[in-house]
Amino acid sequence: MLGQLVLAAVAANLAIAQTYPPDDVDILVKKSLSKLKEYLSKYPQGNCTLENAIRRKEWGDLTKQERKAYTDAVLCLQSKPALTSAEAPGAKSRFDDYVVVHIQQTPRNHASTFFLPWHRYYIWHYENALRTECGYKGYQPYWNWARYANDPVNSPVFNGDEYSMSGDGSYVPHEGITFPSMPVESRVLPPGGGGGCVTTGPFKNMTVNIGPLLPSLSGLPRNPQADGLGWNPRCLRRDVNKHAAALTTTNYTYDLITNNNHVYWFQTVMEGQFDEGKLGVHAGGHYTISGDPGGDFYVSPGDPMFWLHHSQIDRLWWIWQMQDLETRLSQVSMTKTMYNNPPSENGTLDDVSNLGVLAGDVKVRDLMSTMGGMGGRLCYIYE
Ligand SMILES: *[C@@H]1O[C@H](CO)[C@@H](O)[C@H](O)[C@H]1NC(C)=O
Ligand SMILES: *[C@@H]1O[C@H](CO)[C@@H](O)[C@H](O)[C@H]1NC(C)=O
Ligand SMILES: *[C@@H]1O[C@H](CO)[C@@H](O)[C@H](O)[C@H]1NC(C)=O
Ligand SMILES: *[C@@H]1O[C@H](CO)[C@@H](O)[C@H](O)[C@H]1NC(C)=O
Ligand SMILES: [Cu+2]
Repeated sequence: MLGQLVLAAVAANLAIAQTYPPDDVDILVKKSLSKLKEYLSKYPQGNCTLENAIRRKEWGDLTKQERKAYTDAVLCLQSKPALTSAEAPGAKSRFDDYVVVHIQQTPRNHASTFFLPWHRYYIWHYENALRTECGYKGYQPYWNWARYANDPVNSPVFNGDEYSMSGDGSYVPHEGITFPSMPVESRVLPPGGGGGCVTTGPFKNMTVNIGPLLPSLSGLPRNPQADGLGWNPRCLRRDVNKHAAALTTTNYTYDLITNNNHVYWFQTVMEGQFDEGKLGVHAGGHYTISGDPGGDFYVSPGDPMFWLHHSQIDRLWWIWQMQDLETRLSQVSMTKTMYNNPPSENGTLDDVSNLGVLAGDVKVRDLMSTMGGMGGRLCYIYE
């Protein structure tokens, strides 16, 4: 008892940095790297090697200075003039450009062949913009949901201090989120403790310009355009939701990676099996952020947390691929439309993804490997 008190006092006084013991998925990564090494020695990927690959890190493993450098770079992107304002009058910054592209391509890039490869391309391009246009020296961090799932609002991600990604929204009474395609007993995700404007941390002054389009909060101001691309300035809102976070613990991610042998199932379980009452870790992470635009299917990249969330999605694909590189670096599935609606052909490695006016066509084949994809321009691992 006394010992515990003394330890607590010491920890409080010295502000000992929190360290995170590796979870089962982290341990799996360590084991898998030898497979990747072996694969690369058999099939060298140009100038991309494990030694020179970029390392994307978990938010909680960055130093405070590194976290600040990242949020400063995002704020910088939000201060640079948009390239998409001709097609999207609501786009006011380079940050908004990425939201525009996501909105325009949402039905193509979800529950389709392109979900994983397109988001890989999208994140890489954003990371590059932070570096080349905003002087950022680091790389895109990811959010390992499971580390913080028990108490997300008090995590280094959402605690609202100046080294966080900003905190929860202020509390405004609101309803949970209803998923009509789910069985009755699991249809409603209870609300979290926020719902209002974000008032703490680096993004407390942020203006959300575009959307909403398919919001999870009710009562938001309507966008002047039906396509959501008109100007609709409002505050960033969040509803950091521990009920959603509970669906992203390590047993879910570990199970996802180790129990799905075909990318069809990996992606299907990841994106959720709503008719079976399963939200999946992709929606689980999105609705841990919730709010506006974080909880909006189309506009979600307008919350800066989106990028850390989808990097974790990309990381899980990377880990899953490492379990059987010979097969999984060339395995695609599904069709070219969301839930095959309207019906379309199966996607292939020769189909292309682009980022609208921001970047041109890249074959799915070139987005399959983080180690040497796009002629060596993709060269990164997660640690
Ligand atoms: C928010 O805006 C106010 C008023 O413009 C300014 O004083 C403050 O520094 C800004 N805070 C941040 C975190 O940018
Ligand atoms: C993960 O753990 C939770 C809580 O113990 C449990 O409800 C859930 O079914 C588990 N999920 C999987 C995929 O094992
Ligand atoms: C499309 O993929 C499905 C599932 O893998 C397969 O059963 C079907 O034969 C494919 N269709 C065509 C036209 O290749
Ligand atoms: C590998 O070469 C490509 C093309 O020259 C270059 O863009 C990329 O930065 C290089 N990657 C590394 C890790 O050196
Ligand atoms: Cu998305």
